[in-house]
Amino acid sequence: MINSRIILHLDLDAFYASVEEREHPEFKDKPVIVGADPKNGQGRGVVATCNYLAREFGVRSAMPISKAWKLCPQGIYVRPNFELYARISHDIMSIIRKYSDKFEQVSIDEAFLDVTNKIKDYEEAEKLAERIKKEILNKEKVTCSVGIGSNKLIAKLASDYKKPYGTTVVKPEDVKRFLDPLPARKLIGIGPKTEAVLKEMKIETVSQLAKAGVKTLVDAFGVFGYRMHEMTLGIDESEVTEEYEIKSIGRETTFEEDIDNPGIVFNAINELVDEFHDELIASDIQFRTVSIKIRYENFETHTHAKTFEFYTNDKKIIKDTARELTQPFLNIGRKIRLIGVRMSGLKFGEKQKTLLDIRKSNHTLLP
Ligand code: DCP
Ligand code: MG
Repeated sequence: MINSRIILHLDLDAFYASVEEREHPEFKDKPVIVGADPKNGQGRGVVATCNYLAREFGVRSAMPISKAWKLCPQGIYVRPNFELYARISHDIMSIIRKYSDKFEQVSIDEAFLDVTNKIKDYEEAEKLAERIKKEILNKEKVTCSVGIGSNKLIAKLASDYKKPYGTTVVKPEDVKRFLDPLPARKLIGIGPKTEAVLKEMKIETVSQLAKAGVKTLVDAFGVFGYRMHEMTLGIDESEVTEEYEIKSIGRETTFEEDIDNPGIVFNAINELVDEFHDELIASDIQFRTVSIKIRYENFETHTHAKTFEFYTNDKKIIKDTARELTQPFLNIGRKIRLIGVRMSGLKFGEKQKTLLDIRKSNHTLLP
């Protein structure tokens, strides 16, 4: 029966920052912020993540680095070392994979484990979680939090409940009590835009969302309204699936100062493509879609994509297409802050299988 499963969700705590702390014992007990160069408050990129001490100052992922600097000038600011994070992620995933029947890595620092056939009840699941947490801490010197529930939705919400180094068990009979007080935005797929609409409907918690009823939600959000209603009941039948595939590969860069010279934008595109093209070739990946992202000085952001009828890995095609897609956004009297290029519609060759493990991040890579 599908609802008698036991699923663990594991998420590493402040992952990039934890790795930096482990590599630099002198960072101990200091706020650590991983991201763009803050340049004494003039830096223009964003925070990738920060440790829990830095979070006490209000610093958060995706915040402009200049804002982080204002909140926490005494912090230690570190540029990201993606190769290192990918390697450690790979080592940790190899440790935890063996504890499950079915294993699904979801991003560089989180994974689901279906342990239904490995253990007999929630007490044993909790012991297993403690054992996994200790093994990761001993071997890799970073901490993680674990959520345990009867499906992926509950397990994921539970792992987020007591961070860092927490374990949260939500048995089927406790699901309603667990979900009701949570902010609605914690539910999967509810981002800032949906959150704002819900707020206007006077809905902030899962329990208020549940009370709104399926009809109101479907009227407001279409099919997703139906899914929201299911989530308020803790329903999620999705399986833990072995295969994890990266959906896209790309890079973006924030300019040192806002740019209105198309030549500089095109040069940046060329550089970004040069940076990740080797990766496509080495990993034997082809693509069908090229997209660009462009952000104006006022943070207004556009994306634009082109899909081919064929797969390719040709560098010139990427560059030419990115240029063509960017053209309409230039020379319109507005300055540009950020440019990004991304490939999607990917097809993986044979060689790629062996490399997949080390490149499992869905996150945007900082320049
Ligand atoms: N990341 C990023 N940009 C973001 C969010 C995350 O580059 N906007 C990177 C840095 C994080 C890693 O992905 O370390 C994992 O993301 P999480 O959302 O799990 O955040 P953390 O692991 O840093 O913190 P937490 O303890 O809340 O899980
Ligand atoms: Mg994490």
